Amino acid sequence: MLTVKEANDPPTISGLGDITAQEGTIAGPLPFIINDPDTDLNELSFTTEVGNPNLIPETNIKFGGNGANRTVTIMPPLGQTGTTTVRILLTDGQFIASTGFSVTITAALIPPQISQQPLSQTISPGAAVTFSVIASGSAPLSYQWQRNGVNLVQRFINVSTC
Ligand SMILES: [Ca+2]
Repeated sequence: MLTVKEANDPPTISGLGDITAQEGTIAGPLPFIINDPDTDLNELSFTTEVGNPNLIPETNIKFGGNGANRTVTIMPPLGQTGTTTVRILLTDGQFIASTGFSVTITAALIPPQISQQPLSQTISPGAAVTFSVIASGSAPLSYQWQRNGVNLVQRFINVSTC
């Protein structure tokens, strides 16, 4: 008796574009497509390889979806910024398909805060006066000066973060 074992064909995985995410903020779910001509798609398994696991621990990468339509969600921890590669590997137990993309983690935005209010000044009518303010927060910051609750036009000044 002759037993013929069916040939196994490798799975495939679609590409994902490079992404930018903020530290401490979930990125995704990012959709992608998988296929395999002869293996049940729900039997395929994923693993990941991260170029810099300090930036994105592999345990912070979660998969979702089912069948051909899958998603990946990335949770960058606070306190790390930079760029790393993330590679998703898909296997049917014999063959491996993979796709890679880069993830750039940027600093979380800090709300603007005025640390030193402008001081009241007494001047003669018609004289020039300069007010200053010290603020912190994520750049770029801009100011809108007001007089008696009314915006003064052409008084925006872009400043760097203090
Ligand atoms: Ca297969």
